[in-house]
Amino acid sequence: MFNLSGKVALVTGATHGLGMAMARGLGAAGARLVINGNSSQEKIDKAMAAFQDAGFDASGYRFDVTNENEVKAAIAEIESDIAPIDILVNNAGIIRRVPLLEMPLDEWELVVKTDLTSAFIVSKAVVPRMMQRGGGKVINICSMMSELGRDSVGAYAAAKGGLKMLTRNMATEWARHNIQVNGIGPGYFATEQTRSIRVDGHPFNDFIVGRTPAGRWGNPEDLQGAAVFLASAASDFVNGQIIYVDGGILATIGKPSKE
Ligand code: GCO
Repeated sequence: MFNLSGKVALVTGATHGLGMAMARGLGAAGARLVINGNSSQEKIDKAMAAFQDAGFDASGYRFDVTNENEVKAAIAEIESDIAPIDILVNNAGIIRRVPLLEMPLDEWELVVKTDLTSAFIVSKAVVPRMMQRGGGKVINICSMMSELGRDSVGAYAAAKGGLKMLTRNMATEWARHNIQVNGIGPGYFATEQTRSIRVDGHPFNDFIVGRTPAGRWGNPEDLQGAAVFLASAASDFVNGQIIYVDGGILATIGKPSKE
């Protein structure tokens, strides 16, 4: 039931980081990969080489997930070039660490449209086609910031909290069409996005390691199991759920720093 052979998976923001790791997991389960990126063709080509070196059947498409016209054209191209999309992973996202009162409106709007609105835009282009074919899977990559706030990530947390509720509403409207919509909420992971706050000795690094029951940062590969589960027949009766892959951080208020 975890076999994805014969399925086509589109993962947005998959040229690096958590998106790339989840795509690798889906590929290892048999899915044919369609990788999206928007930074540069060079970055997409580099990612494609890595996927192909790993033996995955992967294709790369550069489009801006916040631009509805680009998304519509890209989805039509993908489904014409490759095949219908069975699994959509809305992973593309950015973060800006700025206290709310210092955050310019345009920066707020960039974070919200990239981390939240993009899932609406890409799903609107993909899901009607899934409905015509009798079903599909949508996985929205939320965050533990869908549940908790923290200084300086207000726009990100608002977007990721909204993505949690969008996931539940998508599930509500589309489950009757055999489309299961769920989310994955990563805790703190060792990626480029967190490099600056993860260096040994950085107060935040020590805080997170102490605050996480597993006592470590997540490795991107730690997300692959949840991604395969939500992309596969194993989750055919799972709707509107967010699976937190967080080392237990959301399960606890933590412990005193000095025991
Ligand atoms: C931060 C981190 C977090 C993580 C992740 C947690 O600045 O607090 O970047 O936002 O990236 O989203 O789930």
